[in-house]
Amino acid sequence: MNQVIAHEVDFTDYKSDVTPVWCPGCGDYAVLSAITKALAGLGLARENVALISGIGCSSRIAAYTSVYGFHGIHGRALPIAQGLKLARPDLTVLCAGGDGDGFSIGGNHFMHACRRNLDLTYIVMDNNVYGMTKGQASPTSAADWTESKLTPEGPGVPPFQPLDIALAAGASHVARCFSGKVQMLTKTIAEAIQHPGFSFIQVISPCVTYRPEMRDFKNLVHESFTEACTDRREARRRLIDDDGFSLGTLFKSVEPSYKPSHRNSEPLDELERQFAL
Ligand SMILES: Cc1ncc(C[n+]2csc(CCOP(=O)(O)OP(=O)(O)O)c2C)c(N)n1
Ligand code: SF4
Repeated sequence: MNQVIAHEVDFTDYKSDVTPVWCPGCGDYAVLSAITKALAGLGLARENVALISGIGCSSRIAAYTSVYGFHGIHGRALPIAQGLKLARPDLTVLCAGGDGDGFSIGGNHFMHACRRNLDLTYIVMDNNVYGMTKGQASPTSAADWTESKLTPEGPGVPPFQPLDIALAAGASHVARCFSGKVQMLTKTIAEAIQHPGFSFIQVISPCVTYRPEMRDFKNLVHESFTEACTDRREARRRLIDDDGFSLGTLFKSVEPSYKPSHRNSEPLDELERQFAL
């Protein structure tokens, strides 16, 4: 964790002066609000925090905060975030994006980031759709979701299970939140930042334009993971009865995160000499 600011800070200090272009009612507004509130609550100095994102409506979030940011490449937010954390372990590194970005094109990086277990926080705004490219099915769309013109009979394959995959792959802190419950989301993000390891938060964040029915998800979510388990097998057992709407922190590992040694780092000219053809 980086140095904290001694005086009280307002969460709006963590917002940039760029006005979001999200559709009115998009769940991502609440995620932005929760991230800035969590950073303010922890009193983290803005210059010691970086938010890395991929590409998609949700990935625009990096531009809307006043911490350091990098609006990266589709599906490649995690490699960039991990590279940054390795080079600058003193920084608090957050990574954010959508379900398409993180589970489709970036799915491979997701699994290996869980396994690598660097100390960073990954927030996926899951709206079960590719919002930015106008409503195609994503890995978390239901098999029988027929509203996309590209898959008029539905994707036909069962949805990706982010929490199961995160647990199986080795993530060290695993939670699910809903954008409509900002207080809970803020608390979860703050805890994830403080957790020393790879923290994954799936945030159900409605796309009101291409998935208008998601507005009703507020009636479906329920706070079921009331206490995080520290036993990975037990956490996986709890997912057997999960309906996809259980909220809370499911798992918190007590194992240490991976801290690579920098003893092999060489000056650049020495590296160039070694790799010269
Ligand atoms: C390499 C590459 N492939 C495809 C695209 C097109 N593309 C941009 S955003 C996106 C999907 C966005 O969906 P998601 O990550 O779920 O974010 P959302 O817009 O729903 O927040 C795609 C396929 C791209 N920009 N780059
Ligand atoms: S298209 Fe969907 S995800 Fe994108 S800004 Fe609009 S509501 Fe949000």
